[in-house]
Amino acid sequence: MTFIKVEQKDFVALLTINRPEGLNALNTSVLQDLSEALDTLEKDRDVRTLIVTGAGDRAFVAGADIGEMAELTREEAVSFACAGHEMMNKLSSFPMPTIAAVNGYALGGGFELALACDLIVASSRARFAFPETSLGITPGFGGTQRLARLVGPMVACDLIFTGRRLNAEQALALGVVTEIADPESLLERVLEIAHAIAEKAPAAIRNAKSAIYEGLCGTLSDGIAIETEQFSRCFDTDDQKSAMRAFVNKEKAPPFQGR
Ligand code: CO8
Repeated sequence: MTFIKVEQKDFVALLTINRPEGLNALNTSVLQDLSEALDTLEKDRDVRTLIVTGAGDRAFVAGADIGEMAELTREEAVSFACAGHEMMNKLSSFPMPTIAAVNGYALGGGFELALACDLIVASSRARFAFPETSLGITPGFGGTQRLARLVGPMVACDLIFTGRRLNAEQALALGVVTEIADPESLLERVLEIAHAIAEKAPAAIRNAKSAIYEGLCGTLSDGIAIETEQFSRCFDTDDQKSAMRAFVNKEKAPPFQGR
């Protein structure tokens, strides 16, 4: 994998998009590398939290590669969009929590990549925008859908129609990011969050993630049924038994084993 770096330690995987000279823009090779990396990480039971970030100190991802898109035909645009969707869908359905550490520009496809993660933590230097309409296109890697679901259609219309840039504070105010960190300590802070999540019972985290997203697709009563299913599944795990028995016996609970 030329454009992706993966590091793993203590149940946390850090995936870095590594094309800093092009501000980590997503071309076909980057999309392919990302897709392969996600396939591998998804099967790895030692990954309890996944962080996604961009190399360098200027950009998370400055969008899909404009040079590669400039002369696409409509049919080729469908293939390019499908490759983008396939990768974004793998990320958004990653079984364990994902955190985007946005260290700079998150524009167009870069904003869409962050929106495919469960949490977004931004450096105070981060900038978010959908510049697509200035390039004669709509967002094409899930942005119209994921942004509207996150912030509602009116804010999504504002950001997509105008292409206006949000700084980290504005993104926080709109609920697009969960937290802002100093640029120098962004990764440290995101690792801290990732490790805090990785210490929890993996099945509880996985089942909660499933319940949240699957539940959003249907009615409230569908969602409650999904929650009941995911909640009850936790009782098949040793981790639930040992944590609750430890509490009842006033003992320190052992670390979760992921079983
Ligand atoms: N695509 C290709 N190359 C890029 C991109 C990009 N999105 N962004 C930056 N680069 C390259 C530049 O061309 C430049 O390369 P080189 O050094 O070879 O000239 C290098 O990165 C550094 O960039 P700049 O010199 O421009 O750096 P500045 O600090 O002057 O500006 C900006 C930084 C503001 C981020 C500027 O680079 C910029 O505006 N980039 C484009 C941002 C953009 O419009 N992104 C959205 C693209 S469209 C999109 O993402 C659609 C997604 C859905 C696609 C669906 C397909 C069907």
